[in-house]
Amino acid sequence: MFKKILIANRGEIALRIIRTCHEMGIKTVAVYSTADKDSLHVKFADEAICIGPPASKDSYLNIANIIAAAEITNADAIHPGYGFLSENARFSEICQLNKIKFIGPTPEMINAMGDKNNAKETAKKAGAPVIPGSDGLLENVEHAKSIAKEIGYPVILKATAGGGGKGMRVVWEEDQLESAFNTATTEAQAAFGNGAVYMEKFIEEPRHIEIQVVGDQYGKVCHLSERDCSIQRRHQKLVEETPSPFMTPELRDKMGEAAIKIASAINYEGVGTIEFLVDKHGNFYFMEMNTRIQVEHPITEEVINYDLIREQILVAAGVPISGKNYYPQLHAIECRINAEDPFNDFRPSPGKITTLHTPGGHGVRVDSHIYSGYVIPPYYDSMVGKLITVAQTREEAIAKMHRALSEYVIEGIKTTIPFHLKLMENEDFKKGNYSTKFLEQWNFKEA
Ligand code: MV4
Repeated sequence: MFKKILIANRGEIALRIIRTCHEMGIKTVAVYSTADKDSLHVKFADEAICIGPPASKDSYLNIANIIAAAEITNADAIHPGYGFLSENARFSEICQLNKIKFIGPTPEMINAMGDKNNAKETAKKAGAPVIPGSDGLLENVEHAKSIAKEIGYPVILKATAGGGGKGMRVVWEEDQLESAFNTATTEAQAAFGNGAVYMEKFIEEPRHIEIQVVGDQYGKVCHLSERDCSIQRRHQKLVEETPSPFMTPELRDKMGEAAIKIASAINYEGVGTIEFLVDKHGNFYFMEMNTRIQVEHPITEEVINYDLIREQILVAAGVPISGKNYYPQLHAIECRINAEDPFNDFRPSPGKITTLHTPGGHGVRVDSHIYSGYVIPPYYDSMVGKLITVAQTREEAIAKMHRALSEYVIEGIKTTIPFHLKLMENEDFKKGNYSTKFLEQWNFKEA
């Protein structure tokens, strides 16, 4: 087992990883930018090393400085958390070259899923359902037009180097295709240095349901059931829950099996997430694979009683997984608490937290790095915490969430708490009647 793990991240996830390490008797090294010197992850780790100035590219993305910090402190593994270097194949490779275990997949596995068209071909070959489309990259506008005619409008253009909504264009009729093709290609080239795009049939009002998987170093892959992440705003998730209100045991088995096939096809090692789009008839299609721990992992942990960070560390150390799938025994919901003003287009609201009261009680979990007097720096993600509730039923989990949100006091900055309170009162949400279009259509300020 590892003796010392360096955490190449900040905020709540750095704290989350430090907690599990300490439970496992593993020493921890925090790295931090000068903007984060008063952060909790710095205070709670056994050692802390400053890796640069505030800008992410000079600190949390600075591979040379992070490797140097690991060398100086004698860390034998690095946990990348989410974001930053977590899906950077070069970083995984450089860790390998320096004999430091990267707690995550190999560079080959990251690359296999980083290119979206490639990932789709891998999924298709593995026998998982994919969305009908161009079966490869688009050569030119004529090619795009002929495919669109075949599969029928509406269609969607996606950048192969993209993901998370960047370089995407929905096209409703042939007249719009040429300009959409050109803007998607240009946008993708500018954003990713790779202008290649592919085409799919556009699925209207889908749900975003993802399957958590875990694979060990011996080729075994299991699934840990689903998370419904359909409550998103501009490709930013705000609320996640498990089980999905839309799920049935039959659909879960089918999606779980498809996810296992995809991860097995690349001999996946570590925890990962297979994202699917699910239409209103229950047809599901592979969308992307995330090769990292995700923000919303705690809801899975709560309903199957399983520490995913511990599992990541065990798998990285070469311990085999149990070999069985896990099914939700309870219902869990997560609300992302962001330092944003929901009444003002979710504008970031960094600054000093003057008063803090955190909710508690049965079935309430708070994963957060904030404290009274903490100053939220403006340089990073605006998420300041995650509020998770767990109960026997969905109805109780929602009631508990409403109660916990009502107790949460964060003064000095604006947060998304008032938004979540209204969502927990929304009749469609309470009925489980929502898709990825829900937030576009819901005027919460009038609610
Ligand atoms: C789609 C789609 C409909 N049809 N693909 C958005 C992010 C990127 N990962 C893929 N996305 C979508 N792909 C087809 N063929 C709709 C979306 C989409 C979406 C997906 C998941 C969650 C929220 C979304 C919001 C808008 C569009």
